[in-house]
Amino acid sequence: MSDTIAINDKISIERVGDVALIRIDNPPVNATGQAVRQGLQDAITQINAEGTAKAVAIYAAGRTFVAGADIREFGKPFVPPALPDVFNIIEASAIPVISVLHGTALGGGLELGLSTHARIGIEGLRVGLPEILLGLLPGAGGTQRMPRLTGVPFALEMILSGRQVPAKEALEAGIIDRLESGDPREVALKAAQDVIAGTLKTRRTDQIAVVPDQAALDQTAAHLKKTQSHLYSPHKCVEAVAAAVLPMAEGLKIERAAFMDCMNTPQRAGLIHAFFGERAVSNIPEAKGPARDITHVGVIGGGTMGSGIATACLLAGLRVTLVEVAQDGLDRGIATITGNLDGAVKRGKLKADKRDSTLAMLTTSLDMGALADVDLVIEAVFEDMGVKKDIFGKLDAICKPGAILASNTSYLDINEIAAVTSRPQDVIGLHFFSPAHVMRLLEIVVADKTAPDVVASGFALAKKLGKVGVRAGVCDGFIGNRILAHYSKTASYLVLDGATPQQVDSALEGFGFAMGPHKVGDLAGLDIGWMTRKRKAATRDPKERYAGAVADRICEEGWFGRKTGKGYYVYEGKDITPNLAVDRFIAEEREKAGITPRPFTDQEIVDRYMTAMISEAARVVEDGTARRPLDVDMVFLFGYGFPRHRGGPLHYADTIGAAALVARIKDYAKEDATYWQVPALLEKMAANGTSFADMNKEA
Ligand code: TC6
Repeated sequence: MSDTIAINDKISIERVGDVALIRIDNPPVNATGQAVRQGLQDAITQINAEGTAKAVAIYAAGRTFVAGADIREFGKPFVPPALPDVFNIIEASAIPVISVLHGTALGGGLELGLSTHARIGIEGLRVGLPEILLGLLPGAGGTQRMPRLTGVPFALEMILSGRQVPAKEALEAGIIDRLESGDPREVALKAAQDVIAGTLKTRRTDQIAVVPDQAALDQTAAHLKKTQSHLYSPHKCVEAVAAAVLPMAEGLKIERAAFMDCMNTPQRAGLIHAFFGERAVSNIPEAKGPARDITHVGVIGGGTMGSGIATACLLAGLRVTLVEVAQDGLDRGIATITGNLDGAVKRGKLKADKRDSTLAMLTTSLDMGALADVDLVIEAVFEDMGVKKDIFGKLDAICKPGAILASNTSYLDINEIAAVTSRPQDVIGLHFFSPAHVMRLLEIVVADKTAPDVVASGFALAKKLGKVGVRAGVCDGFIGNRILAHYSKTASYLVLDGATPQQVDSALEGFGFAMGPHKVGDLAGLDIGWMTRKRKAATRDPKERYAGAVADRICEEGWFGRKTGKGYYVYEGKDITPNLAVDRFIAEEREKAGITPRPFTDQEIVDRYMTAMISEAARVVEDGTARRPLDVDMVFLFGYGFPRHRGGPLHYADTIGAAALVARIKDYAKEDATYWQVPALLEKMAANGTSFADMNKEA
């Protein structure tokens, strides 16, 4: 006999004999929003007050157990009960409580499990404490209960990496007590009956003593100080885990205080913006329409980019035909793809036993006729409009009707390319970022005549490849490279006016970029920018201050960065030192331009660089090249190494405010009124007191 009562619309209790089953049903991921917290507390309290049940089992409906606290509630006024309090009540229950975890038990979801008296995992389960990825720490007992179950080193690693631990490892580590298969309700009922029968042991986690490990704590703290000094929550995680040796109530107090400290940081807000932005960016009507079937992709060009694109498609299970003009190019392409797949095996992205069958999905040809049957062609040859037009003219004649014709160009006009075909509706820009099988950004560039189902296919492809697809309009450089072209000049101006390349780099690394702009230039190859400057020389605004003087001098020496061993820096083995010759070029260029160098603080360097980035980003939103501010943010997070904890350039802009930015630009414009111009959108926002976040909400 069973009967079910609803505690509220998320939580119900089903009685089966001596067992009480608590069911959580809060789609899509059973997050512990207010109603779930309240419902769980009421259910446990009620079951204990009645005192008839001999065992309680908590399980969840749908595709996953609880994926954590409801992130949408963070930063809003808090409504009790608090998660740690609910879990303390569960742990203190006189009637044994167990939990059955399936899908992903993450964050507050796993912490719910830890507060129960035994945990059963269902095959396929992954558990994790990913709060660190949101700028937080496991604040519902995770930093106290996990070390009690697994020991301090394992708990530290799990909490600081945020990684998802597979079921078998979770069992071995002592996080779960059993691993079973089956439906969560059935497993929950059987396990609760086992508790009553005495065949499943239960125990309170708070009564397990932690094995002290001060050495692990000290080593971790020292390592974090060196590698993550710009982040806040990792250090707080260690502080909280260190408190696990104290009695539970004291440790929980320290954890709570550390959690609230993290909650109040802009880093938390930036990381949560990144989490929701990644999901919202493809949540647009154009991405949701019917898409064309893509199972076979043609890639033209076997260089680094073409090979990376081919690798990404192969890793996603697509058939690929790679076309090159000459055998040596094809051989290089095959070697690169093979190397990429071997790398994917090493990084755990491809199972070793799938490597050969994945490579077998690749065919190659020197004849574009081999592309007659593909569903999508991605052209990835060098950036020359004449060459691209020639290729698209040929594709128009060769490809089957309905095939999508895409260019990977990073700045050229897709409308002009589409115009040479008789089917501009099938033409689109798919701008990958190098290395294309690793970098997650895909700019989906929609031309004037691109058909809606071709746009939807671009988004479907991004999803299939595990990439973040961002819609971009046609312009020179689309979203990312257009903004980059603008703000990268600031780095050059700063150097001409008095900073050193090393100071600019270290100031921006302090802000959170993995590498400063001069190191990035050296890595990407200084010849790329040199070619672009030459290409644009004839159309350059004569009033604009020239930013390329120093870089030109370096390139004239044949120094293109890392690949030639010299650029802004000298590369000898693992040693990187400033290139002293560059100091001479800088001094000479300053003298030529009549500049008296002045000192810059690191803060001023960051302010100028970021203000330039935000200015062009605002223009890109204003003219519709990017649909929303968050689209720009995702381009920079996933394609340009922008520090994730800052949320993206326009999320960061909101932390400064439109009025302050306008004031800054006006101030800078006193030196250079051509480069520093207030974008109309920013001016309007300053006048209305609105933010980029407001625009995201409205869109
Ligand atoms: C925490 O627990 C702190 C505890 C201490 C407190 C004191 N909240 O990713 P998907 C939404 S911190 C609210 O596309 P998947 C998501 O936005 C939290 N919403 O699906 C999306 O909504 P949309 C620690 C959430 O199958 C929908 O659910 N936990 C939450 O690819 C589907 O998500 C985490 O950090 C949430 N917690 O992946 C886990 N989670 O449809 C975060 C998801 O409106 N979540 N949504 O766009 C994940 O990692 C993944 O969502 C997943 C499922 C692995 C659970």
